[in-house]
Amino acid sequence: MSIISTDRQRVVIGLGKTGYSVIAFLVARGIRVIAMDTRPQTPYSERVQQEFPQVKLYLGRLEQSVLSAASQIILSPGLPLATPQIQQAMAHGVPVVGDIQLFADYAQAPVVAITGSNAKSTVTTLVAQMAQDAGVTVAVGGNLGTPALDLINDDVELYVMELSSFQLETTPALKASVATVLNVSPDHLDRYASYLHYHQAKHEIFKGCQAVVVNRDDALSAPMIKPGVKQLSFGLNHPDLNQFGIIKQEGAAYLAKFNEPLLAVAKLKIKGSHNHSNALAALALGESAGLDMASMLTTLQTYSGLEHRCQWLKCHDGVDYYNDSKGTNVGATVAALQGLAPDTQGNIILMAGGVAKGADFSLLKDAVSQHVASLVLYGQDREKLAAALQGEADIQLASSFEEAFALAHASAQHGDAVLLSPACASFDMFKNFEHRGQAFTQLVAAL
Ligand code: UMA
Ligand code: ADP
Repeated sequence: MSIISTDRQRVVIGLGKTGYSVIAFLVARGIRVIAMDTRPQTPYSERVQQEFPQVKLYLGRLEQSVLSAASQIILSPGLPLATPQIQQAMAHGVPVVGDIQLFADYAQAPVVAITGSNAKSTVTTLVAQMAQDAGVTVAVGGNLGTPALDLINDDVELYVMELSSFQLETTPALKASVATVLNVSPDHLDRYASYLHYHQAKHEIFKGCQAVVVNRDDALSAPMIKPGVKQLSFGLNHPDLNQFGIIKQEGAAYLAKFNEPLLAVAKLKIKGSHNHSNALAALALGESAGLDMASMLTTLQTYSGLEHRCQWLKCHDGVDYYNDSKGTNVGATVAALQGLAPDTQGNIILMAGGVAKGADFSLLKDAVSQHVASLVLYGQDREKLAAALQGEADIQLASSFEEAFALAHASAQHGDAVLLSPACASFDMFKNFEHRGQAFTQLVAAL
C-alpha cells in the first residue's frame, strides 16, 4: 500500500542532544515526527517519551519500512550518512538532512560558519566574544555543545557556529554569510572511506556562502569559489593587500593587516604560534561579519582561551604542566608541541594515548623527534603509537592513566614541561575529553 504524501512524516534519527533539539523544534511548529535510534537506551529517550508522548519511538533498530516512507529524515551527526538503512531510504527518494540544514533554513540573522580539523572551538568562542564585546546580540553553538536549533531566536543579530564534518555531511545548502575551513589534517578516518571524503565533507561549509576566509598556510583549506564571493585570508607570513598575517617591526612580531600592525603578539593571552593563527582567523571572520576592528583588538587582549586546550596548569619544582586533552588527533598534538616548544627551556615530556580513530601516527615523528625527550603512552592504542614512534624519543608504556602520569612526573627535570596531548580520542578510559583533562588536572593539583 502506498502512503499518500500528507500522511508521510518526518523521521528524526538519533536521540542524543541533537535529536532531542530537533524533536522539540518540530513539535513546537506543529510538525508530526517519528524518532529512531540504533541504541536500545539513549540519554534522551525517557525525556522525549515524557515530554512528547505523541512522538512514536523506535529504539534499538532503524525500521526500514518507516524510513523509506518518510517525507524527510533528519539525521543526527553521530550516525554516518553511509549507514545502509539511510542509503536505502535515499534510494527511495527520501531527502536526508541534518539539524544544521534546518537551522540554516530558519535562521534569520547572518551566520559565521567555522570548521576545521583543529582550532574550531577556540576560533568560534573568540569570534563570539568579539561580537559580544562589540555590542552585537550573538548566539554561539553547534558542535561546540548547544545544538543549533536551540539557538534560533528573533532577537539574535549574528550566529557563530562551530560545525563538524559529521554535521556538514548532511548540510547541502548552508548559505553562510562567511565560512571557513581553518585547517585540514587527518581525523575520523574510522568513519570516512578516505581522507578525501573527510576533506570533501568539510568543504560542504562553503555551499552558497557570501564570503570565505582561507588559511594561506594550509592549501587544503582553500575552496573553489565562484566569482562574486568575497575572500579574506590569514597566515603566519607577511600579508598582502586585504590579508591578515604577521609582520616584524624592531624585533617584535605583530598581528597585521597588509602593512598595518594591529596588535603586538606579546599582548595576546593565548600562547603559541598556532594561537597567532587562530587570532588572525578570528579577525578575518569578524571583519567579514562587519565587527569593529578596534573592539576586536580589545577582545584579543582579554580572551584567555578554553580549558583543555594547551592550558597551563601549574609550575611544580620548575616543571610546567599543560593540559591539552582536546588534542584528539595527530595534527592537534603536532601544533601543541610546536606551539609550546619556544616557551620551554628544557624538554617536553609528552603523555599520549587512547583510541586511534584510524590515525597514521607516523605523522607525529618529526615533531616528537624535534621537541620530545620522553614519551609516556597509555590507553587502548599505546602499542600502535609506540610502534610508529620507536627511536624518535625515549618511550615508556603505562597500563593506567595514573601510572602514565607518575612516569611523566618522574621523567621531568627542572625547566621541562609535561604535556598531556593524547593525539587520540578518550572513550576507552574516559567519558569524554573534558573528563580526561579533569583527571590530569587533579593529578597535577595533588603534586
Ligand atoms: N548513536 C548511535 N545510534 C544512533 C544515533 C547515535 O549509536 O542511532 C551514537 C553515535 O555514534 C555517538 C552517540 O550516539 O557515539 C551520540 O551521537 P549523537 O548524534 O546523538 O550526538 P549528540 O548527542 O546529538 O551530539 C552531537 C555531537 N556529537 C557527535 O557528533 C558524535 C556533539 O559533538 C555536538 O556538541 C552536539 O551534537 C550538538 O551539536 C561532540 C563531538 O564529539 C562534542 N563531535 C565530534 C568532534 O568534535 O570530534 C565531531
Ligand atoms: P576543535 O574544536 O577543532 O577540536 P579546539 O579549539 O578545541 O579545536 O582545539 C583543539 C586542539 O587543537 C588544541 O588543544 C590544540 O592542541 C590544537 N590546536 C589549536 N589551534 C590549532 C591550530 N591553529 N592548528 C592546529 N592545531 C591547533
